Amino acid sequence: MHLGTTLTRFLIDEQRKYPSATGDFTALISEIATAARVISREVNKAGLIDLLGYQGNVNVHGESVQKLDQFANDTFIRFLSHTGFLAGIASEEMENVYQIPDPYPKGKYIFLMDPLDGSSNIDVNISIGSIFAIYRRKSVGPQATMEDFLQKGREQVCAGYIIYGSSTMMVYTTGYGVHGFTLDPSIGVFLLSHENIKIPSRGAIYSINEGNEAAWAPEVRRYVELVKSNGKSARYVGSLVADFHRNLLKGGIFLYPADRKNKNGKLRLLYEASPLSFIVEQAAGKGTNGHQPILDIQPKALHQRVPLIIGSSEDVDEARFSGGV
Ligand code: AHM
Ligand code: MG
Repeated sequence: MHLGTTLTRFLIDEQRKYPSATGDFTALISEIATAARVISREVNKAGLIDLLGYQGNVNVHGESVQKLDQFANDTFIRFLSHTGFLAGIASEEMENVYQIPDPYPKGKYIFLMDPLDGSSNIDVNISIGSIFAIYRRKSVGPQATMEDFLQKGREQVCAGYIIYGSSTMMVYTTGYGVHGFTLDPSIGVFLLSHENIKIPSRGAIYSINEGNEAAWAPEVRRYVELVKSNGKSARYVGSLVADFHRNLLKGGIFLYPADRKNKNGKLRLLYEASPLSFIVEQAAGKGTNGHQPILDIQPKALHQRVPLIIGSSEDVDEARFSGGV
């Protein structure tokens, strides 16, 4: 049987193409993929939790069970902290940064993640995802510093996401195109399914939480009226990875603008907006806060929020907002 190109083979082939590549990414992305497989298995079991008789955070066998988002966070840390490639990790699930502990060697990269995004969809069997970004460390010294984490998105050396949907897929870029791999659960291997993804320059879909309309600025309301009158169709999962992934493949625009409830938008700059903007730009799309590319924003805080307008380039060009509400 022909199984197609595995993620590992693809990584090795890519490494050969770029003689300056050190191979660090080959190992790092392999470990990210392993963490993703473990999380995917737990996500798929989530619906059985009640049937299996879990109580509180202990199952019938007396084993402790974590909430899935905490589990995803700990799984990434477990698989990545020993590699020697990272100096520190930041996560939506952790208020402060995680320094790679002794005795593991400290590496030259920084890892940021939203380990399980779309938390409101976990309990109802709807697609959720993980998002990550990798930067080169800037500081020298025993520990990573804030300066290492607060880098402009433009400085990313790798970004990706995993979607736990009708299949599990991993999509990533190292700045040489965007590639997607689908998990074949029967052999536990990611296979190349979407090589060199490009987002159509126009899409037929707009994705925004229209429940927030009363809190929108007039400029946002006018934009949504415009796209409706142009015949766009609405799709909104409420999991950023799922909404983004659909639009990446089919074309479309996703918006979480500033509104009266969320004055800086809702989504996080460093581990949601920036990695997806790096991916979309690599796929010939755009990501902005309404008036500036996300990748040009200088972060000021680890968990900073930002308005996010992302997707097909011509659609994003049309959605220009001052950000005032
Ligand atoms: P979370 O990090 O708590 O999961 O929130 C992020 C999610 C995104 O996945 C999604 O795009 C957005 O929140 C949906 O927000 P809303 O329910 O306000 O439309
Ligand atoms: Mg999130």
